[in-house]
Amino acid sequence: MQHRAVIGLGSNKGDRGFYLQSARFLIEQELGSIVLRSSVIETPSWGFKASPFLNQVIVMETSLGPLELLDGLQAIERKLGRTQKSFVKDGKPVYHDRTIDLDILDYDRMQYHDDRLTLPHPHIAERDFVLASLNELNINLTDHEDTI
Ligand code: PH2
Ligand code: MG
Ligand code: MG
Repeated sequence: MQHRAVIGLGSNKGDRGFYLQSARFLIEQELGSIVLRSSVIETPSWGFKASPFLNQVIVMETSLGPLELLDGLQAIERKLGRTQKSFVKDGKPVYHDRTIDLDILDYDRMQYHDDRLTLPHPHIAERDFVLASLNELNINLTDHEDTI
């Protein structure tokens, strides 16, 4: 069965355009087909002091389950040189520069939560760099109360 996932791509380190392009290529090679893609936009870093990002949102179809998709996206992040993971310190997230970040924003409108994955992505409503691309694709993911 095919599932529909919305993925956020971000890069603020190295050849950012190359990393986004390579991530899209590897996603199609390994995880499913891309059916929609927003423009690539340059956005100021949100939540930490860092160089600007290139961001993009894509919609993909995949036969993988959400955790398998997460594994696949994280394998691509590692392949493209992602070394550090975000973590929480004193209740606040700590972010690092990254060659590529691939976040599952939505998977079949599923609501899900465990240590590794929360669906829909919990920070969509507060991040302009995601909302702008979702708007461009006419996708609204902030109509669940618990995403706000
Ligand atoms: N990702 C973050 C934190 N801050 N800021 C921008 N502009 N773009 C991002 O993709 C981004 C961010 C955590 O993953
Ligand atoms: Mg992220
Ligand atoms: Mg991430």
